[in-house]
Amino acid sequence: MPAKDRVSYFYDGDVGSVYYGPNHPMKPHRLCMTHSLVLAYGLHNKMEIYRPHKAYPVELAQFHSADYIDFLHRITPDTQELFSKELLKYNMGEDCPVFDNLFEFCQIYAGGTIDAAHRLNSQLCDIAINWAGGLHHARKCAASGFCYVNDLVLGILELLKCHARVLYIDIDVHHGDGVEEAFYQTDRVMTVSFHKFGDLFFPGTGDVKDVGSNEGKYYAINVPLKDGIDDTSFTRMFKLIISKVVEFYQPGAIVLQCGADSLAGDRLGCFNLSIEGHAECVRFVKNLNLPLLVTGGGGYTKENVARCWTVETGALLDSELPNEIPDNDYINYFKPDCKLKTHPGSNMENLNSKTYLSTIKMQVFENLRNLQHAPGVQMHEVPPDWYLPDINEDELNPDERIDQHTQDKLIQRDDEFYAGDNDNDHDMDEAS
Ligand code: V1D
Ligand code: CA
Repeated sequence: MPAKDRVSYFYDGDVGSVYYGPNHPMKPHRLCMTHSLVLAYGLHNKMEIYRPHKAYPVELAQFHSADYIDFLHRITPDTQELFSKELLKYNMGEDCPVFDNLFEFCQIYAGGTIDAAHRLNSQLCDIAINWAGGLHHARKCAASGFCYVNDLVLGILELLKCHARVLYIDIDVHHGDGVEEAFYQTDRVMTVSFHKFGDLFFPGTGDVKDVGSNEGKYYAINVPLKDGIDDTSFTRMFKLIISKVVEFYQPGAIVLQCGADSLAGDRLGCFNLSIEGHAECVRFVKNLNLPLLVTGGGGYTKENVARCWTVETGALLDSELPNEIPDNDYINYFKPDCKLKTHPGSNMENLNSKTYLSTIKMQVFENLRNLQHAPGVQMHEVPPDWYLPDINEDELNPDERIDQHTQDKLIQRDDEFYAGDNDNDHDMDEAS
């Protein structure tokens, strides 16, 4: 029997009290509901729970422009009328409103994903979960689609300090445009997004023909889908595509964005997935046995989001959960049935015909064939800023101290790629 994965879980109760405003579909309260359900099922006994640090402005500026971060830091609901020019410039408004504690909210959800990446890099866990993260639309200099800072990009940048190649997978119903854009021109991150495409569905990008550019050509994969996709079609496409991607790309770590707006009955989504179908994708990625960072994302029918991310926390811990929801602070939301698993209605038509899905799959595979098989891929030199904790070791909790052996491992690459470090170079050394 294989050893269980070591799972680290990041949560700060303060994110759940943030309010985007009346009529706004994004309800961070769903994070409190998820956490309450995770505790009610006793999953906290099977993993390590951490309160994330609040990411410093300088950490957020690893991806975002300093002026944008400074703006997010300064703006408040009371002062926003003085900043109409900046609000326009940074795309703040109906989708991305200014609300109380906005900056602290960003610091917490980004801090969680950065901490998760650190813990994976330090090999202190195999899987790290931050359900508050996954805000995949945020851009370098602007907010977009309910997202202000892009924690996923920040987490991936951290993982790139220890891994030559990172795979990003996105099962939110919306296109993972912010993450794709950040890494569109590099071969060090492969992005794969499954999403609804067409009918002006937000954000409108993510055509199968968009494959990356320059060094990043063929390292962006888009799987555009139509309304009503069901478990059978989705999980089949997901498994076929992700297996081929992993075979070709051989990533050192995976980031999985688990937006729950791809579930049936979502207030904004239009897919027809059950929680079991969604979780099947998570299980499949877990079984690839690579360091795995899991985040949340969209999800607008709160009780289903909480159910879904609880089932997925269980799946990542190899725990089957009883279908009867135990008593918890939010039990009224799960009434009348109080069941964990949902069953999508059968009256939704699946507009993804077999022929359509097969055409998309063929186009994706054709793009993958354009990649050289990973050992042949010429990688650029990895920047020399290997992650070593920038802290005084004596101040650490003994459980968190990093021994020399671990430190030595940290500065080794996860694979064979050093620019100029191949057999040919070795031959040349001997010849000279
Ligand atoms: F219905 C609303 C009510 C109030 C405020 C906003 C909305 C709303 C619904 N859908 N906004 C949207 C999408 N925006 C537009 C705009 C029209 N404009 C020209 C653009 O269609 C944004 C949907 C964002 C989805 C976010 C996400 O689920 O992908 C997510 N992932 O991680 C976090 C969020
Ligand atoms: Ca997606």
